[in-house]
Amino acid sequence: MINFKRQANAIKNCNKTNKTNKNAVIAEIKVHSPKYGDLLKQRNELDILKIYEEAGVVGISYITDKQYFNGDFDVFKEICKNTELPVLRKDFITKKAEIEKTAEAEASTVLLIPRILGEETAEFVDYANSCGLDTLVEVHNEQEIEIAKNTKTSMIGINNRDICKLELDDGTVSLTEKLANLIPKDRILVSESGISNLNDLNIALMYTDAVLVGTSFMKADFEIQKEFVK
Ligand code: IGP
Repeated sequence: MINFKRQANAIKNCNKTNKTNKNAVIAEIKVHSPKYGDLLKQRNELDILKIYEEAGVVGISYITDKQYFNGDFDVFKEICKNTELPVLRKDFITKKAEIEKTAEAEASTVLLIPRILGEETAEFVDYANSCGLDTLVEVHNEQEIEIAKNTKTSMIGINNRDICKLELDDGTVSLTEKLANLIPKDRILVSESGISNLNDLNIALMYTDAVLVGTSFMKADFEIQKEFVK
C-alpha cells in the first residue's frame, strides 16, 4: 500500500514548485520503437535511469510489452528496485494477474487502456487501487474519455498517437489541445507520445499537468533533457 498515488502526488508537488519553473516530465526508458527501431543503442537501462534522475524528471515509464516494444519484465523490476521515483508500467494489460505482478514489483502506477478494456476499465482501476497502485487511463478520443471519466482513476493520459497503429502515425500535440477540456479538472492530465521538442512540450503543458516523453528523451543528450525538465 505504500506506493498508492505516489505518481499523482509527485506531479502535484512538481506543479507547486512549477512556480520555480519545473516541468512535470515522466520520462520513458524506451528500448525499441516500432517506428524508429532500437533506441537503447547498446546502453544499459539502469544507466539511463540514473541520467533521467539527474535531469530531474518526475517519474519513470517502462514498456514491458515484448512483441512490439522489446520490453522485459525483469528489467522493469530492476528499474523499480533502483529508484525512488515513481515507476509506471506500460503494457497492453488484459488480466488482473498482471496488475498484481506490477504491484509486487513495487511499481507506482499501471497503464490501463479503454480501447482494450472497454467498460471493464473501471473494474481494473479499482483492482489496481486495491493492490496499492495508482492508475493512468489512456485515451485517444471522446468515447474513451467517457469511459475514463466513469472510473476512479487519478490520472488520465491523452495519447497523441493511435495505439492501434503501433506508432506508424506521428502523433501530434494538437490532439491534446482538442481533447483536454473534456477531462474533468479533478483528474491529473498527462499528454503522452509524439512530444519531440520544447515547442511541443510547452504547448502540451498549457493544457495538461504533465507530459510523458519516450523517443525524444532516449535520443536527446543530457543538456536537452535538462531543458525539457527546466
Ligand atoms: C511515449 P513517444 O512518442 O514519446 O516515444 O511516446 C509513449 O507515450 C508511448 O511509448 C506509448 C505506449 C503506450 C507504448 C503510449 N502508450 C502503450 C506502449 C503501450
